[in-house]
Amino acid sequence: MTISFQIHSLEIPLVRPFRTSFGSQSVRDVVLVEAVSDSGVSGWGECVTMAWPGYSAEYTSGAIDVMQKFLIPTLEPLLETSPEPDAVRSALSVMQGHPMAKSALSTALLDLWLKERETSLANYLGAVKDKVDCGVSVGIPSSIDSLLEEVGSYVDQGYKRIKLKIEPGWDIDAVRQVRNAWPEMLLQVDANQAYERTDGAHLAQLDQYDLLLIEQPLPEDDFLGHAMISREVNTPICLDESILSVASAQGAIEFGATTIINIKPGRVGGYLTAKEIHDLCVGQGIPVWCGGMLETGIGRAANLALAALPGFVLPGDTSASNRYYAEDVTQPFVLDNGQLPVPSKPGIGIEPIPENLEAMRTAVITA
Ligand code: OSB
Ligand code: MG
Repeated sequence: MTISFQIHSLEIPLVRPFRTSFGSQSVRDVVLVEAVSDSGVSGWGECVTMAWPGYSAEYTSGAIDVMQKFLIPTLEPLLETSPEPDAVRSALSVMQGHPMAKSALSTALLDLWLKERETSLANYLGAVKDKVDCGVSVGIPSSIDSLLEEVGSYVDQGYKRIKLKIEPGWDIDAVRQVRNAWPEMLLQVDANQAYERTDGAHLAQLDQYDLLLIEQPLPEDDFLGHAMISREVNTPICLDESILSVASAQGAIEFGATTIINIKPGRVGGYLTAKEIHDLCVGQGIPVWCGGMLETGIGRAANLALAALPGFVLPGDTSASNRYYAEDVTQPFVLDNGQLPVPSKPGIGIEPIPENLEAMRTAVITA
C-alpha cells in the first residue's frame, strides 16, 4: 500500500460556549484525517462529528472506530496509487451511513489527488468566485443582553447575515429584539429539530420579522411534517439535518418540505455529493448556502471552495477563524468586508501548522 492514514485527534477551546437546542460545547474535539503518500505528500480532511450524537447519529469516537474497522480496510485495494474521487465514493458506498467519517477520508484523498494534478478544489468543483459572503451562527446565550452584545460584535466585524439558534422558550422574543435593533440585517433562525408538527401556528409568529428562512424545525426523518409546517408559515423552510443525499434532496423538494437547502459536505459524505446536490438545486431553482460544523481551517478551506459555486446565493456559516478559536490549527481565515477568500492553491489549499497540530493534539493513530 502506498497511501496510509494518520487520524489526529485534537482539542481546541471555543472562544465562547456554543449552545444549540441539542446541547452545549465549550471545547471542539476535532478529528483531522491525513492521507500520506509514500512520496511524502499529505492530503487533509476534517471529520465534523460532534463528541455526542446530538446533531445526528454520528459522534467522534464512533467515527474513528468505523474508519479504522471498516472504512479504511474497504479503501485498501484502491490505495496503491492515488485513487480517482469517484472510485473512493463508490468503494465507501458499500458501508451504510457514517457520512461524516466517509467525507473526512474522501476529502483527505481528494486533497492528495488534486495536489498531484496541481488543481485547487475550487477549480475542480467549478467555483465562479474568489471571495464569498459570510454569515455567522449565534448560539443560545444566557440572556437577551448577551445576545444583543454578541450579535452587535458580529455586525461590527462586518458579517453579512446573522443566524440565531432557537428552541421552544428562546425564539419569538429573541428574534423580535434582534430585528428591532438591526432592522435591515439579513436574519435567519435554526431550530436543530427542536419543534413538533403541531408548532406551525407558533412558528408563524416569526413571519412578521422578515427572516430569510427557518432551518430544520422538525426531526431529520420528518419530510411530511416539514411540508405541513411550510403550509402554515410564510417564512421559507430550509432543511439541514434531513438532507443526506441527492435522493433525499430531490424528495424534500418534491414533497414541499423545503424551498432552500443548507449543504454540508460532511453530512452528505463528501464534496462530490455536495456538488451534485448543488447542481440539482440550481436546476430546480432552489437557493443553497454552505453550512458549518465549527470547522478548523482545514474543513473551512474546503467549504469556502464549495461556497464559491454559482448556486450558493445566500451567505453561509463560513465564519472567520476567530469566531470559533483564539488560535486555529492552520493560518487563520480573516474576515475582510464580510467575506473570506477562496483558497487557490492545489487541493484544499491549506495545511495544519505543524507546531499548532502538535500542541492541540491529544492522540494520533496510524491506520
Ligand atoms: O445546525 O448548522 C447547524 C454547528 C454545529 C452543528 C450544527 C450546526 C452548527 C452551526 C454552526 O449552526 C455553524 C458554524 O458556524 O460552523
Ligand atoms: Mg443547522
